[in-house]
Amino acid sequence: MSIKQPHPRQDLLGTEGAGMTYGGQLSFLRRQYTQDITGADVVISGLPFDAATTFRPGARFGPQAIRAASVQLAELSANAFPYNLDPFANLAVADYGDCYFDSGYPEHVVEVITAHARKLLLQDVTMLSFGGDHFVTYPLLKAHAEKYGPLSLIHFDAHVDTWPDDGQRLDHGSMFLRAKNEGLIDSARSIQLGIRSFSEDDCGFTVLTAPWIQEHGSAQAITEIRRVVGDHKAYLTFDIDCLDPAFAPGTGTPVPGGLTSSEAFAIFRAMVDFNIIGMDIVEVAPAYDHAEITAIAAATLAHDFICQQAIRKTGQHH
Ligand SMILES: [Mn+2]
Repeated sequence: MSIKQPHPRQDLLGTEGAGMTYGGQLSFLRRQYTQDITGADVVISGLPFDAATTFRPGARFGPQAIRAASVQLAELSANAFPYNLDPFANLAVADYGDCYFDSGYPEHVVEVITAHARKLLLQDVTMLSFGGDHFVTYPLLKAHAEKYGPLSLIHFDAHVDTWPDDGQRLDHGSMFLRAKNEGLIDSARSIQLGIRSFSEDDCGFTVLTAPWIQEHGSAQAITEIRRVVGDHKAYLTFDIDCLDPAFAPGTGTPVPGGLTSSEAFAIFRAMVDFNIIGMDIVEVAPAYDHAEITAIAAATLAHDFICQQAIRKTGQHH
């Protein structure tokens, strides 16, 4: 009888040693927890900040919940669906842990997260980040735009998040107007998907509402994303409340009438040949979740992103 001794993981490559799905170390997909990211292609980190929430707080527990939900996906990675590959055969992935900030100084959060992201990006890794409320995407965009220049934003959400902003607010509903005003994103090459809210001004974004996607289908949505974003460098931000509350109840500001997980995956999985330079998944709030529905959806999206990065690395998409 051979006994699998999974821990601790010693290598950034490989799928061996996933361990029990119901116990053990809860790093994302059982990747090595390490802050030594030499040689890593993708670095996961959590941003457990939710003080910019307007309704129900709790997304600070999102990174933990996504990691815990990912564990049962870890052993499926050796033959990942629907890509039919082992992403860890050639993609080195580390879990850096969470960005630390002092909860007593919420006003420092932009500075702290930007510095965290800068430090990782300096090592030429791709960041896969877990919020936290959606405000964390603003400092992430700051650091990414410093490195890559103005980015296309591919934004999955129920909310436009371009409501009036004075440049100072800690508000998870206005930071994309700020990002646009500061030149971090090029709204003419950016697209919002699954939206169920209005703003006075679309700020130059192409907006595909959830009803539009439900009427026209995922294939036409992809055609639109391709038309707007093209091969421009793009940052992908996925607010889990883009999904209907039936598919993602565990979130702070749920809005009925959203995408099914099937619709969202059909769109997301068609973007393998896009030039995506970073991704975050935000607004998972496990206190409102049931049966980990929301956390599993988020973990699956993140797992998909890793598979896509493995394909991009092999296919030299850049
Ligand atoms: Mn939202």
